Amino acid sequence: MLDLIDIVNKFAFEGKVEEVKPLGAGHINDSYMVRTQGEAPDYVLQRINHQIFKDVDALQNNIKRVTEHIRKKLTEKGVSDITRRVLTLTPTTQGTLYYRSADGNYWRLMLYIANSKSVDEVSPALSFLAGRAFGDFQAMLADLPEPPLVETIPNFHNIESRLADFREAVKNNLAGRLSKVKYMVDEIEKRSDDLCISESLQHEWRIPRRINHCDTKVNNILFDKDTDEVLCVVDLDTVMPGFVMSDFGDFMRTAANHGKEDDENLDNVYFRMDIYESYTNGYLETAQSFLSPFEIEMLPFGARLLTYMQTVRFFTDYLNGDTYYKIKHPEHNWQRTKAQMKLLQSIEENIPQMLDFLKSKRPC
Ligand code: GN1
Ligand code: MG
Repeated sequence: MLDLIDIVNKFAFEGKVEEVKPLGAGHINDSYMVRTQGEAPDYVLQRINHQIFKDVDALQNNIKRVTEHIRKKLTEKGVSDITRRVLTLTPTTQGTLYYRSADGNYWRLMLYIANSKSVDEVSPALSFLAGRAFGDFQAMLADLPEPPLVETIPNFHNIESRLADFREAVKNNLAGRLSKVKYMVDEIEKRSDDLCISESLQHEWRIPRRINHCDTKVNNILFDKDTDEVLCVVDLDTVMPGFVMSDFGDFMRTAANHGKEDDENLDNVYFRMDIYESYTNGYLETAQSFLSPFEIEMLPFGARLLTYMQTVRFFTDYLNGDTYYKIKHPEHNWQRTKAQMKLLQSIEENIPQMLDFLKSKRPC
C-alpha cells in the first residue's frame, strides 16, 4: 500500500495517513478509504477509470461546479454540517483537481463523510427519504449557471445509441458467446421500438433535458449511520443533462428490485411496488414544482427504460468479452443480464398499477 500513501501525499489534506484500504463496490473506478491519524478527517481516494471518462479535466471540473453550487445553496438555507451534506474535493498541493501518477493513472481525493452508511436494500421509509433527496438534488441544480455541464460520457443514457452498440456487438460476436444466448437478442429486439420512444419525445420537445445524476443507484445515497437520515448524494461522475425519468428509473431498477442486480436466483428478482410508491411520494414532494404533468406521467416508463438499458449494456459487454464492467467471474455479465431481464419483465407487469398510483395522487 506504500505507493497509495505516496499518492495521497500529493494532495493538500489534513493530518497524516494511517492506512489506505479498498472501499465500496463500484463497477468502474477503484475507491480506497484513507484513514488519518488522530482528529484529522478521513478521506476517499479514487483512481478514475480514464478509459471510460476520457476527459478527466472536464469530469473534475463538472464535479467542482456541481458541488460548489450545492454548497452555496445549502449555506443560503442555513444548513449546518455542510461537509456531510455535499462532497468536498481536496485539491493537490499544486492546486489541481486530480493527480496524474507516473504510470498514467488519474487520482482524486475527497473528504470521507463521517458516520455514514450506504445500503443496497431500502425499506419504504428510507426510500421515501431517498426520493426527496434526489428530487432536491435536481431542484438545487436547476439553476446552475451557464455553460452547460460537459457530457462526461457522450450518449450515456441514450437508448438509441446503446442499441446501436448492442447490434454491433451481436454482429461482431467478439467473444464467440452468441450462439448460446440468442434468445436474449430476441427479447431485446422485440422491445426496441417501444423503448426508443423517449428519444423521439425529446426531438418533439415534449420532454426537456434537465441536470440529472445519471447513476441514481440506491447505494449512491449516504445515510446517517445512527439516525438513517439522508446525508448526501455521491458519485457525481455522470451528473449531466438527461431526462428526469431516467434518474427515477435507475433508482427503481436498483432499490425496487427485491433481489440483487446480479442475482443468481431469478425467483428473488421482482419489482417492489411498496418501494415505488414511497419513493414517488418523496420524489414528488421536492420535484413536483418543476416537473411538467407529462414528465410525471412518464416516470413509470423511466423504470422500464433504465432496466432495459442496463440489460442491453450488460449483455453488450458480455458479447464483447467483458471490456467495460468489472466482473467477479467469467459469466458475471450474463448473470447480470438475466437478472435485469427478469426485473424488466416484472416492471412491465406492474406498469398499469404504477400509473394508477400516479393518478390517485393527482389533485381533483
Ligand atoms: C456503473 O460504477 P458504478 O457501479 O457506480 C455504471 C452505471 C451502471 C452501473 C450498473 C460510468 O456504475 O451506469 O448503471 O454500473 N457507470 C458507468 O450497476 O458506466
Ligand atoms: Mg457510478
